[in-house]
Amino acid sequence: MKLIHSPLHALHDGGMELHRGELVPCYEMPARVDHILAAIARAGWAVEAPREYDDAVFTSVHDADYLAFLRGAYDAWRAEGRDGFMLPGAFPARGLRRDRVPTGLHARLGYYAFDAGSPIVAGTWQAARAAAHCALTAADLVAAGERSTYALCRPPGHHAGRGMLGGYCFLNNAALAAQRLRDAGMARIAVLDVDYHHGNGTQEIFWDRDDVLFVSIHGDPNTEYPFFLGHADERGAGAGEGYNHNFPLPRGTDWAGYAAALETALGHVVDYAPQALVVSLGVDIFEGDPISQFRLGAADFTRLGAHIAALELPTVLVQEGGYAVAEIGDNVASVLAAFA
Ligand code: Q9C
Ligand code: ZN
Repeated sequence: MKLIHSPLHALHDGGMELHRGELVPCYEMPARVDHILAAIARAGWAVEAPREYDDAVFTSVHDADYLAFLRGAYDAWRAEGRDGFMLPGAFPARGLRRDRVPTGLHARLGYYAFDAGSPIVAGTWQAARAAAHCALTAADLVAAGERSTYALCRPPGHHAGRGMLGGYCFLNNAALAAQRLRDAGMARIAVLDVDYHHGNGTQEIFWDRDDVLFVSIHGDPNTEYPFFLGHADERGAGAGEGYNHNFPLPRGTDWAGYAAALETALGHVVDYAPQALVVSLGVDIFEGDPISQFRLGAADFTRLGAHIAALELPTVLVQEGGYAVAEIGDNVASVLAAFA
C-alpha cells in the first residue's frame, strides 16, 4: 500500500477554536500528523509526496466563489491590518438572506463558514491544498491499479461542503478522491465514512447522485456535531435517492454496537458493487478521544480495518479526525495494517 503525506500540513496551525461556548486551543493540531508518521515509521512503511495539481481540479466538488474566498481570505484579513487567526461570529441562519454574498470580509467569513471552530490562518490555504493533493494522488494511484492507498490529510475534509467550511475542514479531500476516481472512468464509487462526526460535506456533495454512494456511521446528530445533518431518514434525492445511508449511534457505543451498524453499512457497499471504495478514516471513535463519545478500544481498530479490507475493493483511505493525539498513530496504523 502507498502512503501519501505532505509536510505543508504544518502551515495550518489554527490557534483557538470556539468549543461549546469557550475559546480553547485547537484540538485539530499539527502534532496529530507527527504521531501518525511515527507509527507509520514503527510499522516500517514508507511515505511519499503528493503530486501537484492545478487549483482548477477543486471545482470538481467545490463552488468557484467559495474557492476564491478561501484562497484570498487571509491576504484580505492582512489588508485590514489584522493578524493571528480568523473566526466568524455571525451566520446566515433561517430568516436571513443567503442569495447574495456580502462584500465585507467578516461578513463573507460567516457566509462561507458554519461554525466558529475552524480558524483560518496564513498557511491554511496552502495546507488544505496540500492535503487535497494527497487525496488526489492516492486516488490517481488506485485508478492506475494500486490496490490500496492512504492519504495522510491534514486539515481533514469531510465537513467541507460545496461552498462551506467547518468542523476543521476546508477542502473535502474524500469527495475530491471519489470524484477523481469517477473522472478516471470508474462507474460507481462508494464512500464509507467512519469518523465520529457525520460527513455532512460529503453527503451534500453527492446528495443527488447515484454514481457515488455515501454510507456513514457516526454519533447521533441530536447531541453530536455537526448537529444539523446525519439522521437516518436522509436517503438522497432525485437520481441519488437511496444512495445515501446514515447510521447515527448513541453516545457510549462500544465495538458490539458499532460492529452491528458496520455490518449493515458494509452490506450497502457490497450491494452497490462499486469499482472502488473511499474511506473517510476518522479515529475519533476511540474511547480516549477528548471531543467524542464512542467507546472503541485500541484493539477494535484492527477489527475495523479487517472488516473493511475484507470487501477486497480497490481502496483509498483518507485521514479525517482523531484528537487523542498520543494514541492517534497506533489507531490509524492498526486500520492500515489490514491493507499493508
Ligand atoms: N464550534 C472532524 O473530526 N467541534 N471534525 C465543535 C463547534 C467540531 C470535528 C466546534 C468538531 C469537528 C474532522
Ligand atoms: Zn470527527
